[in-house]
Amino acid sequence: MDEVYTYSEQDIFSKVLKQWEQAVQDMGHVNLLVTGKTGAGKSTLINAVFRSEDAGTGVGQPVTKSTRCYEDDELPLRIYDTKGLELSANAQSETLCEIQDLIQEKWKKGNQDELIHAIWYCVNSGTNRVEDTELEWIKALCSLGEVGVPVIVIITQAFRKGVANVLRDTIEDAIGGQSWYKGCYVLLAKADEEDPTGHPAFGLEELVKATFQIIPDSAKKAFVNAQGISIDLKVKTAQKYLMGYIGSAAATGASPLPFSDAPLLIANEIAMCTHLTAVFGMKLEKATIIGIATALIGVPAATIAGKSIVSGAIKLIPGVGTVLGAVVSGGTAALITAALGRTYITVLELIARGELKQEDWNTDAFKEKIREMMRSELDKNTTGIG
Ligand SMILES: Nc1nc2c(ncn2[C@@H]2O[C@H](COP(=O)(O)OP(=O)(O)O)[C@@H](O)[C@H]2O)c(=O)[nH]1
Ligand SMILES: [Mg+2]
Repeated sequence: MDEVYTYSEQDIFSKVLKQWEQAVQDMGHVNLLVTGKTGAGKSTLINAVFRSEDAGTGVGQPVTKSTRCYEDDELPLRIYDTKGLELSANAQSETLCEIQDLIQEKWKKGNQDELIHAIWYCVNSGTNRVEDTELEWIKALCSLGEVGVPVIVIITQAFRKGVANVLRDTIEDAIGGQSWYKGCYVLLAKADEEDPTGHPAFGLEELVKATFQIIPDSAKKAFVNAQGISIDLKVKTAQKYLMGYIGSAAATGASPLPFSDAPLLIANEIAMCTHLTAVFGMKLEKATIIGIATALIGVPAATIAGKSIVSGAIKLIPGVGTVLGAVVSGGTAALITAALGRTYITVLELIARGELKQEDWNTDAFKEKIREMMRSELDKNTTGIG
């Protein structure tokens, strides 16, 4: 008889938690410098884009005379906020020098996690025009040479789109050719409180997707995690990481995996699920972990037998159900991993969209729905790679 590997609820929980901490640590930070005159709408924008209401607020750490850095315990994000652009020309150029020095100093350190990854320069469209001095300023930021940072110009508070579009054209004309200039986006971060239907928020998703494109790869996962605007971006990024896990499941099982080695496969899948959760930026509560795990595996919450995960899944694969007790081939391991990963991403997506609540985890209807999803993924009988 095969040996039975048994994970208790507590085992699973502490394993997941440890891997979760590791995944969060590996993720590092995304660091954005958000600049523009006071009142431009920087704070409003930051609050609208990121998952925490406190992102970019609070006291912050002074970094230079005009710059503060805001970190949030909940997010893999650092916001650098500048002051003084609305002041005299002298104060402005001083601030510009400070920003340049800051970028350079981070660059010299050579630590990817500490670099400024992008600049958002905010211009309030309510001002109707950009002054020449401000244009010069933006131009200077966009032409920093080798040690520069990609810059996105944002026309904020676009209650009147026509005016905002004219501003964007002005900026395009003046700055379009600069090497670090990565485009100009018009948006309204928050609906007009007095006329929310007449002036709904718009443009945030475009900004988030554009920012994702211009930041270095090392900061992308943290950015996807920290932002709360584009669920689509979370799903796509998670799908990309899933491919790596499918590949390694195939490799683990390639020298055909004796059935009793199922825990190896399970370790890979637990790592995968925590990694995917980290991409989404979801908080992992014990109830959530146990709820999802038991729903996916379809066994009582009290004990989760390592074998039952694999045997449960194998039985669902058409034509493979009969090889039970033999080996799990690389192909089968990859199929299971792919189906599990895709199902899990769908669950995360439902949670992120608010269509699934924590109260639902333990209902039979939910578990049946998850199993149905898993079955239909397995029916596709494809890993989606190679
Ligand atoms: N309705 C609405 N108000 C905004 C928006 N952006 C800024 N504001 C308002 O403009 C003022 C200044 O915004 P704030 O974010 O504090 O600007 P900051 O100085 O650049 O951080 C505040 O009263 C905001 O409520 C927006 O997108 N929608
Ligand atoms: Mg502010």
